[in-house]
Amino acid sequence: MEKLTIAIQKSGRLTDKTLNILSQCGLEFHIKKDVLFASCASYPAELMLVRDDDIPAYIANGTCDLGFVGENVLEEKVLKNNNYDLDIPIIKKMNYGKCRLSIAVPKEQYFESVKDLEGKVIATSYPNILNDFLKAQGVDAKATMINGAVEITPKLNVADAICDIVSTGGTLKANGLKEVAQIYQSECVLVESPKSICDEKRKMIDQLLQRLDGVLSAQNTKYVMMNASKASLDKIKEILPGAEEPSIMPLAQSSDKVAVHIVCKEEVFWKTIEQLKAAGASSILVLPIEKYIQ
Ligand code: PRT
Ligand code: ZN
Repeated sequence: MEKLTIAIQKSGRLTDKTLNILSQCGLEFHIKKDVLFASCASYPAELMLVRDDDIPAYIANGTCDLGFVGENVLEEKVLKNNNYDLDIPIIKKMNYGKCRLSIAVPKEQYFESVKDLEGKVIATSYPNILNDFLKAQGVDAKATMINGAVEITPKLNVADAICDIVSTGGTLKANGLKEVAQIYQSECVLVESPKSICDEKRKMIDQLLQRLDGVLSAQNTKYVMMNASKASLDKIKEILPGAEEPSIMPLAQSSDKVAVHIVCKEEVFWKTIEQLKAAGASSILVLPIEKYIQ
């Protein structure tokens, strides 16, 4: 029987979230310390645990069928290998691992536009994405490759500016830098090998994609239950974000009040619940949805 080989980051920011989402899809892996492969008892799949930077190459040459990787890493490798036509299709955006690739300069440095980077040295682990951006902007600056701790290079006089991943902005601030241009938005993506995949594996990938859809679309979806007067139903639908047509059920002891059950496709905040109460709803319950298949 065929097995899907799925590459994930061995140890890093994407590891736990990816394992968690695979588990929600019914794929539980037994991961032993310091081993490259992990088997799955509940699905014909095996995990390959590698550095994120190696995932695009393994996907490109068909060592793995699927891979979870940051778009920033994928884009950098695709641009680097442009001559070799590295074409790796993204089959799902995963909605986690969100970050941006930004240019930052020392906070006291004058900066009005990217033209001010002309002739400057910019330290980065993403020289291809950076050069692509500089070229599009018509700016002649030198991207210098640094593998780690890019943010300290201006202090060390190794570079005038940096181009690095930013999430909260805390690291830039702690190093006396200001973000001056966002050049690339990224999140974790699921990629598929461009090498031909047999029918059996194709079916498994389609099934996994359907399960991922079910898990991802449930993420912000809430099941809201309340009691309300029939007269307030329109108002309630207005208040609830992204609500579907509600199910209305009579209450045993009341002719005016009904039980309302609604699936909401957006986060339900305290403010929303307070508005529902003000509209006459009572006994309001907000429940998470584990899987949502339309
Ligand atoms: O060992 P391996 O090569 O597999 O791991 P790695 O060290 O290259 O990657 P890792 O685990 O740090 O990140 C994996 C992926 O997570 C990245 O390729 C991004 O797609 C994504 N990601 C999301 C981030 C961040 N957020 C992030 N904040 N990757 C790195 N950072 C770092 C950034 O480099 C900087 O040092 O966090 C710092 C900035 O964070 P803030 O919150 O202070 O702005
Ligand atoms: Zn890496």
